[in-house]
Amino acid sequence: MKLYGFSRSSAAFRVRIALNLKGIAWEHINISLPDGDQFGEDYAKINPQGRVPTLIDGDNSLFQSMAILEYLDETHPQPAFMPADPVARARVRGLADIIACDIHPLNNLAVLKFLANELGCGKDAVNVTWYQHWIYEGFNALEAHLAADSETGTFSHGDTPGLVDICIVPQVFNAQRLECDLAPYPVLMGIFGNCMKLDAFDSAQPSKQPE
Ligand SMILES: N[C@@H](CCC(=O)N[C@@H](CS)C(=O)NCC(=O)O)C(=O)O
Repeated sequence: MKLYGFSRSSAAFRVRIALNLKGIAWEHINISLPDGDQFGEDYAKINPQGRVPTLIDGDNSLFQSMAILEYLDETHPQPAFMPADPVARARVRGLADIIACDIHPLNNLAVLKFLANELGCGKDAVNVTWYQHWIYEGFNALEAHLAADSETGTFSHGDTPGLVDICIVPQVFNAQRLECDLAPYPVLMGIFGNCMKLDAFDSAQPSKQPE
């Protein structure tokens, strides 16, 4: 498979982890977000939204990281990213959506640029006040769920890594890069540490990508 992505893109990072967990060989195609490659004519034909990741599997071009994760889980069922039980599946989707719907979109590059350029917000207002606020809001909720639920194990749901962990790790990398205080999240950070012991997560991290 071919993955159009960028090292620091957390949505592409999710897909790198997923491909590694499934044991699928993949080739990295760099779309440099700081250089604006996502807006180039060639990439617009591949992903008209101008976002990464895009995954190419044969003749199929797949977009949106959460849809790609589901596709990989459906086409390569082992190891499973989701539990079988409907209530458990809803829990896993709910936890993943705290990150994928309620943190990540608010801190995407396009939003940060809009705040700075169109709304005239200063660097600290964008990178500290805004960015950290949405991470703390989401992480507060995640920590409360993970600490309270008996389903939480070595990983977010039981003792095998899955959908929630695939979302947590890139989001923690972003939080660390933007110097968030992660001390109030011991359960979340414990799970992060357990994930990072696995090569599938470790080798997907930004500093280990070719560019
Ligand atoms: N919901 C999308 C988000 C994709 C997304 O926003 N990707 C970011 C990088 S993490 C991006 O390409 N940003 C480019 C830009 O904002 O110009 C997904 O999960 O795939």
